[in-house]
Amino acid sequence: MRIEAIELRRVDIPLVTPFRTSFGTQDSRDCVLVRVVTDAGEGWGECVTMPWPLYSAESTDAVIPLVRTHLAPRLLGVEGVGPRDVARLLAPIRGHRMAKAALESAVLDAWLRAAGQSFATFLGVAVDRVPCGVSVGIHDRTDALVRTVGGYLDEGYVRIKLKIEPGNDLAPVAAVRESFGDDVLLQVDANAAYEPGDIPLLRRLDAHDLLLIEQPFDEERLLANVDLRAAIATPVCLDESALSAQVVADAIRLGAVDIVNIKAGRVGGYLEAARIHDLCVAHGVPVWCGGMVETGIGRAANAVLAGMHGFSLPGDNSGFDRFYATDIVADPLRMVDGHLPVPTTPGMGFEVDLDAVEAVTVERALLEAPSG
Ligand code: OSB
Ligand code: MG
Repeated sequence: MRIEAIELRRVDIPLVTPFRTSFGTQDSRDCVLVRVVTDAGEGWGECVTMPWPLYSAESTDAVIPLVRTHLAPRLLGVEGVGPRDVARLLAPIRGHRMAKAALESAVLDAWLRAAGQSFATFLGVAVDRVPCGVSVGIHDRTDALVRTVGGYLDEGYVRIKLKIEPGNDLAPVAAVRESFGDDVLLQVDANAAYEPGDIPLLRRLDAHDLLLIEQPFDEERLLANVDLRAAIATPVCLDESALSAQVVADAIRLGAVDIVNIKAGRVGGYLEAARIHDLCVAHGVPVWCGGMVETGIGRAANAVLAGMHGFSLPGDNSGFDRFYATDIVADPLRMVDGHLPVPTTPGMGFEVDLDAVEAVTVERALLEAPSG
């Protein structure tokens, strides 16, 4: 394919309730959507940055200038570009994996649509639905948290993930465990809020029979996880630190990880995400599909990724209504019996609702291939 144009749209979509993590509170989804126009048709992707560089170094403000100046010129007008070429063409640019992932995803969408193939077929997904976990933000009051969790369990979510931070950890986890019993699949996510000196505290989480603790330490602190694993029984899962197949391979060799949260945006795209899946399967390391409060674009593709055979734990694959009142795709994914259907339409699994996108667009940029 030849990429003729890349349209970037910054959108701002209100959330049904504010979402608080150890690094900040989100009231709306402020991110950039990508539309690629090729000689074989169009495709859409979503860039999963947060408005501030608090989860990782990337942020929404930086996406449009970065794509305009450094990424798009390496793709526009190049002949014979397929999905597997995008990462190679963008590789000289360091980091910025979320921006790269959005571009690759849009190209993959266009390419699959042109081929009449679903992403599920492309990835070899054999299941028609995936289990739904839900990520629950930090609450000011434990009784309110217990009510929120009870609501999600009533809706049918099969696994609960509680966001934690120092001072909001042992007590809320204990309260949820006591309220809903030992059968509830329960895990916690620290979003890098702890220090190695907190290992004795984290060890007390063992009392609550958690599936895992996600990303206790800073992104760059791999060895602290080796020490934590030696101290606790709860499996240690990496999110922010798991930046690429190479980092995951190194973490496995170091003994720094029990379980990996795979997010296509964080690792530079769905193709790298699939490589991490394959690597972890080869090493017997369980994986699950993470989320970044995606719109219907990323949510559909994540439901496909989570259907790969190695995803043995429920992911943060929630129904669109977990975060949104309405979606920017037609027919957004809804949870049925605690599961999301794996989309099987050509492309990445969604149809963008252009009017809905228009209504939430706050900024636009159109980048075009040099003519001739
Ligand atoms: O750490 O998994 C995380 C949302 C934004 C940024 C980071 C994370 C999250 C979540 C939400 O936990 C996952 C979801 O989309 O359901
Ligand atoms: Mg996380």
